[in-house]
Amino acid sequence: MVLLFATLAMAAQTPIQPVPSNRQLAWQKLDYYAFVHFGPNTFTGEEWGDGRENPNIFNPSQLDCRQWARTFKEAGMKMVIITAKHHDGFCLWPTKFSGHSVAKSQWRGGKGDVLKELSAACKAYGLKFGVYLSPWDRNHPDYGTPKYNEVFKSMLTEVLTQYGEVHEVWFDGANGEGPNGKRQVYDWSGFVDTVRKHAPEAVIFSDVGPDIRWVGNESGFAGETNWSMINTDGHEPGSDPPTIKELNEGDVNGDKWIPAECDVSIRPGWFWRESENNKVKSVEQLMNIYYRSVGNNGALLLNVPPDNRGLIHENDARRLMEFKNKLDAIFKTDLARGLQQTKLFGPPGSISISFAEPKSIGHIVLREPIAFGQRVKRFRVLGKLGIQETELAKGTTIGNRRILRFPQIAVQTLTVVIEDARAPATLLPIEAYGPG
Ligand code: FUL
Repeated sequence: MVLLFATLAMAAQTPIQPVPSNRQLAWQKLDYYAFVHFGPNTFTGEEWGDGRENPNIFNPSQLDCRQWARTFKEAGMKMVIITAKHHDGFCLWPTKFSGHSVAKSQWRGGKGDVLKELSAACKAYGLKFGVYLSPWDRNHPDYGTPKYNEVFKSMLTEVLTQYGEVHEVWFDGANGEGPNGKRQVYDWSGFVDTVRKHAPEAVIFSDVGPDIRWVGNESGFAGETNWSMINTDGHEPGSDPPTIKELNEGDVNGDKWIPAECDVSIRPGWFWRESENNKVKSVEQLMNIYYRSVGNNGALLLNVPPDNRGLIHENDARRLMEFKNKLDAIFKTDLARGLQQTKLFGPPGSISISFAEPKSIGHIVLREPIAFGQRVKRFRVLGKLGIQETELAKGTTIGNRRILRFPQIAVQTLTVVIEDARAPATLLPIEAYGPG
């Protein structure tokens, strides 16, 4: 028995492929961060500008990226990803490689640079900085020709070399027609090489990674079963992605570590518009999204679009704080902290923790040490008070983080059972929290 335990313990701490890279491990700690859709659409009310917008319409009257960064920091977010260029092709920095940018706008006499201001604000507030750069460009005259791939790589190089460290590069798979009616054949491997060369710390997002994957919907929901592995061979972002189910749930037999990022907007649209000022998602909706993204082994990329003044609107800022307060109220005090937790190795295997006196709980957080690979396939959580034992939760995958919520119950002992796993598995210390 002792020997068996030792063998299991050793196996549980021996990596099983695929495992995350160091840049992925750093990203796995971010959990919750901001998406910022900002550009001509903020002023026209469009979701997809057609690229013929007059650059002068981009004219935020009070742009204050420090207000964005302060708001996001206070909200508990750890990174900001901005649409440096959306499908309309308008660049929020004065690029040398397109005639459609802030340099052509009346805003600040053509001397403005949103990326410069935002990257400085992120630095000041201790937030990581990321960029969304749409390969689809409805303005650029070279779009649809091989030359455009060089243009895009040059734009990437500008963005990755002029604004300090970039921690995520977001590639949208959308690939429509350009101004000349042509579609682009994207040089994806060239784009990835450019990012690796200039921003080796950045994770790259797309339908197929290579570092993090789209979750298959824009509602912020990862699958209840959610493997951080997936097979991407033969697939391309946009034109030929894996199936929605694979994106949402990953693949237990996937040969690459490409965890899911859940993107969703705090408003109905991705861009700000006046008519949606009273349609900001409720705290209940945001909590549900949080449980189904961060709580289902994903990361939450929440879009909070600045308004046409260039500020995060009061309603969004207030809602972010209400959401943060709710999260803090639930997750601030880990009732299991400091309690003795013997190591659990399975399957099958179980671990129990006992409180000194009965505790009223409503949440359990389980985590695998993912540096060794994701393993657990099926588990149960039991609570005991006196002789009364109750099943509190059960599930399939755990991964980086699984948040389980259940009706409030008083328990003295908690037991987690690993029933099935890809390989001998273990967990990080179990966390227990009160009801929400
Ligand atoms: C999509 C885009 O087409 C939307 O406009 C938005 O940027 C969203 C995050 O990605 O593919």
